[in-house]
Amino acid sequence: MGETSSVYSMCGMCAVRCPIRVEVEDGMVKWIEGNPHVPGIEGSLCAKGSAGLAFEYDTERPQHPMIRTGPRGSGQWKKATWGEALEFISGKLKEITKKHGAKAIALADRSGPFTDLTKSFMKALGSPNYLDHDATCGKNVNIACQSLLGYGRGDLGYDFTNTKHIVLYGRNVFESLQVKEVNNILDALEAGAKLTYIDIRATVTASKADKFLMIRPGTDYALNLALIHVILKERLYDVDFVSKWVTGLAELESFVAAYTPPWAEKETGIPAREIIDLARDVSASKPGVIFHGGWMLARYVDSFYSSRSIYILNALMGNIEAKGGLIIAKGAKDAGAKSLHSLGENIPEVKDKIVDAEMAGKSMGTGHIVNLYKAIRTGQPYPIKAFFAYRYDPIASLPDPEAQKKTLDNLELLVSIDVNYSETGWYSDVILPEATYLERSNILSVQKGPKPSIIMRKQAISPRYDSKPAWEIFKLITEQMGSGKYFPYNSIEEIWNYQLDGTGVKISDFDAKGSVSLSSKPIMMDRAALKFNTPSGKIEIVSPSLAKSKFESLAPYVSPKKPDVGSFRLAFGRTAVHTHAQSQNNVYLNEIVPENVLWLNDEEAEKLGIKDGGMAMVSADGYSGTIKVKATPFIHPEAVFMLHGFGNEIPLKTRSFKKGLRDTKLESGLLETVDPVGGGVAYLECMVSVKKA
Ligand SMILES: Nc1nc2c(c(=O)[nH]1)N[C@H]1C(S)=C(S)[C@@H](COP(=O)(O)OP(=O)(O)OC[C@H]3O[C@@H](n4cnc5c(=O)[nH]c(N)nc54)[C@H](O)[C@@H]3O)O[C@H]1N2
Ligand SMILES: Nc1nc2c(c(=O)[nH]1)N[C@H]1C(S)=C(S)[C@@H](COP(=O)(O)OP(=O)(O)OC[C@H]3O[C@@H](n4cnc5c(=O)[nH]c(N)nc54)[C@H](O)[C@@H]3O)O[C@H]1N2
Ligand code: SF4
Ligand SMILES: [Mo]
Repeated sequence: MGETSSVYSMCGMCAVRCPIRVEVEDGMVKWIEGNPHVPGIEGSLCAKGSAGLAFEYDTERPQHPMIRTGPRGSGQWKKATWGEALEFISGKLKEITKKHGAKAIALADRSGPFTDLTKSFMKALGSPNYLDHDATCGKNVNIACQSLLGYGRGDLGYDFTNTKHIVLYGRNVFESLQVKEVNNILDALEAGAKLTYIDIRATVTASKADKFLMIRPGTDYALNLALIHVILKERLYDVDFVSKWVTGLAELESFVAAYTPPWAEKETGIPAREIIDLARDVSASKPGVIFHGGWMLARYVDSFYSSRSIYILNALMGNIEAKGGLIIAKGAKDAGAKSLHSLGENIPEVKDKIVDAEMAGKSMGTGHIVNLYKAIRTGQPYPIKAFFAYRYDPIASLPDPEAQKKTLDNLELLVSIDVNYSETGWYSDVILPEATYLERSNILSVQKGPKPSIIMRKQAISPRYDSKPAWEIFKLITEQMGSGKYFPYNSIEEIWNYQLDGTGVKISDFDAKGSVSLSSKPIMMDRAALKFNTPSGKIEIVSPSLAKSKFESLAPYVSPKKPDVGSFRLAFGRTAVHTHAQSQNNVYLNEIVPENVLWLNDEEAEKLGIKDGGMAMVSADGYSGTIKVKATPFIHPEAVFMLHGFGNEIPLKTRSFKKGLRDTKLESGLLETVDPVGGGVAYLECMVSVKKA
């Protein structure tokens, strides 16, 4: 046997980034498991995490920089050295900057803990245009939460371990999973906590719930208004908490007066009796209860208000900073520690405004990827000519790939920095392969939470192909652009030492467990002295910041459109064994779930003459595809459902090539359809017709 070592790092098979322990023998990864030192993880990993080995040793991923030789998307490439690729990129960037200024360069990434690097890179180039994926994910929820509490959704953790009742709206926790969260929820259920699950179909989470309520698609807001109605009418709320910390209760009370349970029954299909029981049942366990903000309510045109109603329910339960409720995440400062230095600290501020700062008809917030597309398409408010997609695949994750490609054709430079061949990479001018999560280290990051800590992703093995870590790629580009002085580091250790300077923490402190905790105990705020980052310092049901932007705080409910006969709302979601559109080609994961099927209500299937296991033709606005049908009573008759991320069209990924159907192709015409307040992409406003194939 050769030399064996054990490295603590972070999984990279999805954006959750669970802590891991990697066993390396003779420079090869032999074993990956959850970091045994981390409570809630204790060695466990999900299937995707375990398939990290197959990902690492796959040959069907980019092995060197590639420069396009044929038309965009033609699949004609030449192999390039890093020198050639960087020369090509900087040549284009210089031309673009000369003609349009540095603000014509944009970068979008998948956000997360390491964005200090990408934000600093953009700052070094002199562009304000750092954007992220969040308009396709939790944006509405985030902004809804902010408008009430002054904190974003990510600033609030869920104390599952101590909770008494969890209410989930399409938050499919056991399939769309985070390892630690799953373990904590399972512990809570074992200790007697209740789980209420609301979805348009019965998922694995539904099967573990005490109560599953099947809801008509897009009507969660009606359900919540009726819940609030009951809670106020019967004074089931936390009176002390609400009188101390919540403003706008009188307005809320008159607003929900008409939204009674019998009214909501007609909208949602959930019996009035169930709604009343749920309101009473959850309230009986307050404040140790959780109405989960989730993500899936973030995908209709009224998702901002349905998400906001979830946080109103939380406020009424008085569960903020309460055991078993929502806990405000604490950072280094809360632990009395010094935070990490930012790589951008010494780079001059950019004067130009981000592209969507003053866009016409603008939603709340900035940095929305959809607005970047708008600017690329129209040249307004100013032209965007270069786009870096880093750890991000918009062509696979935003609606309507064809409309996107037309828009992206206005660019003079499209670069994808990825570990896979992504759809965006395939359409780009240059692909730069990043070293995989097992082959690289990342910059350090502070993980906020009840016990804040500094986390480290640490290289376990050498890159197998001609790839580089992100910090080096961005450093080399800034050097080529004459801004090298802003990235003076020559190794990741130099970066780490710079980040840690003055914190009292050393690189070697990470050896024992892979992270460094900044507090020995969970930090809780005094419930008598809470702080909300709103103008009044309280939870604002009527929000001045919304009013300032001319948006209502309490918007009337609008009933979603019912689909025509033979037509259905297209819903989508995840399986526990795949990550978005990036894992379908993984040897192991492909074997477990090689393609997607269409969930169709069995009675609707019968009307259409389609049998369980038969084939259907699904069409929307100029696009049709065939897919196998799962006819089942466990989905609402107004919707069909398919897993997201299938239907890969990149021939170099041979195992997943043309397997299954791509949901985003059916979402044609929806690229710029967003919730008007939160700005989140309204994917679920998609109707498809279904016929027997
Ligand atoms: N395995 C795995 N886990 C993941 C990810 C992954 O790719 N793979 N991705 C991560 C990411 S980025 C995210 S954002 C989360 C997403 O986490 P979730 O939002 O929990 O994930 P989805 O699987 O998209 O599930 C959405 C559910 O909403 C339901 N739904 C659709 N319309 C409605 C409606 O009108 N009302 C209600 N109540 N339900 C509705 C759908 O039927 C579906 O079951 O998962 C994370 N975890
Ligand atoms: N129709 C439909 N659209 C959706 C969704 C849906 O369910 N249905 N889900 C939405 C949601 S919630 C989200 S969050 C988005 C997600 O959309 P994306 O953020 O685009 O998806 P990811 O799968 O996280 O990965 C993006 C890219 O990062 C690459 N990557 C992975 N690891 C690394 C790495 O270490 N380095 C580099 N450089 N690249 C890496 C992957 O190969 C992939 O090409 O999609 C959204 N779009
Ligand atoms: S949830 Fe699974 S794939 Fe995602 S980071 Fe954790 S172990 Fe890795
Ligand atoms: Mo997401």
